[in-house]
Amino acid sequence: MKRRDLLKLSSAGLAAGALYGSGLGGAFAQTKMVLKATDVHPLGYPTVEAVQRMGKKLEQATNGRLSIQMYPSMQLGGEKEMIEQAQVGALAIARISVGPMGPLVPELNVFNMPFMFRDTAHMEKVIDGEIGAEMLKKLSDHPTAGLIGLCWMNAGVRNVYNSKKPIQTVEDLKGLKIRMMGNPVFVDTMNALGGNGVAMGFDQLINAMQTGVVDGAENNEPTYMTGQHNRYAKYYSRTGHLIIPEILVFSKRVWGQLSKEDQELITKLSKEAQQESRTLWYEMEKKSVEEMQKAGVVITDIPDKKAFQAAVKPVWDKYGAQLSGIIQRIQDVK
Ligand code: GTR
Repeated sequence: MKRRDLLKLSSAGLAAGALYGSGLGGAFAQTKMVLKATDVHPLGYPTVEAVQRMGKKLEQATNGRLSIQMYPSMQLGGEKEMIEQAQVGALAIARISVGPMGPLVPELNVFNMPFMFRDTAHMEKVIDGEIGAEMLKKLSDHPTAGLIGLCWMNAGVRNVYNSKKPIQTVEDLKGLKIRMMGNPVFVDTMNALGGNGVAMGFDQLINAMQTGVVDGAENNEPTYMTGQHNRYAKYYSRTGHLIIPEILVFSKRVWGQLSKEDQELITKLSKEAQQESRTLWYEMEKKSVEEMQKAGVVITDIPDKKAFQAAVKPVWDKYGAQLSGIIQRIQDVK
């Protein structure tokens, strides 16, 4: 079945598609429910695996009353569609990047600022700590977002890749059309770096690279390799301009149909998934770099990123002011 048809099917199914069962409200607490989950990545990808493991634990803890059915590989559309489906209750769980969440909950955009984190260890400390908990709550309490923020997951470091040449300096980005996630912060970031940022969904990227609509994109090594982006853009340069965590969100509509105990159980298991996905992440990252080397990808290191950091100052001027309090707190996390 084509993705579009699946999408139609799932939208038509609404809540019935998000959880199979019978009865309403509190009655659900006693009824068998299959929570529909989705991810843009394929089976075996750390985030997919972590959510599936969470599903198995949920099934065990509830004697099969609650379980998770995973739809990987963009079967239900790109992240924009995933967010929309979770909002209307057509699916229960969506694993997405914080990238496309910025336009929905502006506070989350702090994680989308270029060179926000010193390194991945800094990012992990922030999401594991007080700020991470606060940001999840900000999403859950948001009056119109319609989503519960369950937990964070690792997504490495985003680097630019393209079909034309290795990037060593900011000047090398000039004239390159680079796909960015759908959020003005990212298009502004690429433009500030001298490239041409083109916003589009992850689900459109392969086609755009094949047809030359873009010269490349930017992402972590596991996404680059599982998505086979190396076939279209063999120059992978470690610009390291973004370190964005993933977020696991739950449909508020579906959440409201769960008992308090079930909500607590899912919350607890999601915290375990946050840590489990981290171990899976580092294994996958290592494996992906090995695969890149074998596949003949031209990997370019950029040890000194000062010029890149200086170039994105306009982005900080534009978005930083309204986020200044939280930026300071993140920088203070040592
Ligand atoms: C990946 C991330 C996805 C998606 C994708 C993108 O790193 O795991 O959720 O956001 O990037 O670039 O759209």
